[in-house]
Amino acid sequence: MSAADSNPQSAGGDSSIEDVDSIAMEATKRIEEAADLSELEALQREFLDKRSPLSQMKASMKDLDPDARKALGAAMNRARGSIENSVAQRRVTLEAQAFEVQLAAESLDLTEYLGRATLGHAHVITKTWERLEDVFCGMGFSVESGPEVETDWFNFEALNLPPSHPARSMWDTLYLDPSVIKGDDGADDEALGDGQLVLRTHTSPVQVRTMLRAVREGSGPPIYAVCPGRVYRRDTADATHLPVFHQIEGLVIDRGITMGDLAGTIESFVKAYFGSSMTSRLRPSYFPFTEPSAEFDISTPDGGWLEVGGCGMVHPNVLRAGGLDPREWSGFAFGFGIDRLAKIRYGINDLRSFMTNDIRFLNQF
Ligand code: FA5
Repeated sequence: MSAADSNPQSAGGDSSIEDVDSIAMEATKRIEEAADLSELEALQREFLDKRSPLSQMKASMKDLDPDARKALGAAMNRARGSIENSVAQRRVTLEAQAFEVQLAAESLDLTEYLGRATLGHAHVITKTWERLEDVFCGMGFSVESGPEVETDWFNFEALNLPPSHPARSMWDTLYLDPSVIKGDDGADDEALGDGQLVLRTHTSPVQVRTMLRAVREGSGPPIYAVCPGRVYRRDTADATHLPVFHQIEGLVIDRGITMGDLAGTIESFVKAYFGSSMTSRLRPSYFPFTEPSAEFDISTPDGGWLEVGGCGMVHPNVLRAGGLDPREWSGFAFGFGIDRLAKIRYGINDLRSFMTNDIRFLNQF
């Protein structure tokens, strides 16, 4: 029975007192079952405000004789007191429950945080890059670097590739608008020169930069240097190609350097990096900046060969561009893809896995 169903309007004598008691009992029961504070507020209004059954019964008391009015009044005060008491008790319980819920919602689970805070590590390409530097440093090479935004002169011309040389099409080049690159203050203009700017298509321009630097600073030749770095080509990404990838360039300039030194250096590197069971071979090829030129391959466990990079004896025109006299100095250069090397070393099927940053892939290295 709800409070509205009770009939306080019929108040009068004992039956009205019974009504009052039954309203109080109903109220107490529903208050004890109130699920939350807002339901409790609603019950408080239903049983205690001016439109409540008790208030309405009180309005009809004026017609009762004094004794009956007194008895009913006392019953109503008791009922009211007991309902107020029930509301107060239930409020204490519900407020405590609400506080617990709020605490749970606002608390920081530090154990969960600690569980996730595992240490990160270097990307597999960075690790490969660093390992390559280590191996070549162990062989007596220094590490050099050059800019990724490069002039046409360093990327092509100084490498025996004048404008309109057909071999330029070996590299699908990304050209830059110099007016966008050069600042208004002209501060960088000198370094960039007047020529066309490109995103370097290979690390070979660092050959000429290294020779010029060595001559300028009086530190060489002899030069035994490697240069790892990022390079860019208009290549569509697929399992064996990326538009942004990494190469490591090697440059040796000394007196009396031969193709035999080149083959021996590559073989030593392959054994140091992949293990003593691996070997290398050179195949005749063509690059405008080396003469003779070769591709170098490494052996695979199934008896096959994998192409790793290009190499050759530094062309006399390149030595001249680097400020060196080809009658006095000779040398060799090589350049290979770091991403493809990591692909071989770790047995990865698709070069694109290096770039998608899937944590399940990266965690393996
Ligand atoms: C060159 O870039 C020459 N500069 C290499 C060189 C240096 C020759 C010194 C002689 C002397 P090539 O375009 O073949 O050559 O690239 C060299 C290596 O880069 C390739 O063997 C391959 O391992 C890697 N490579 C080339 N294109 C991509 C690409 N799109 N994605 C990933 N790796 C690539």
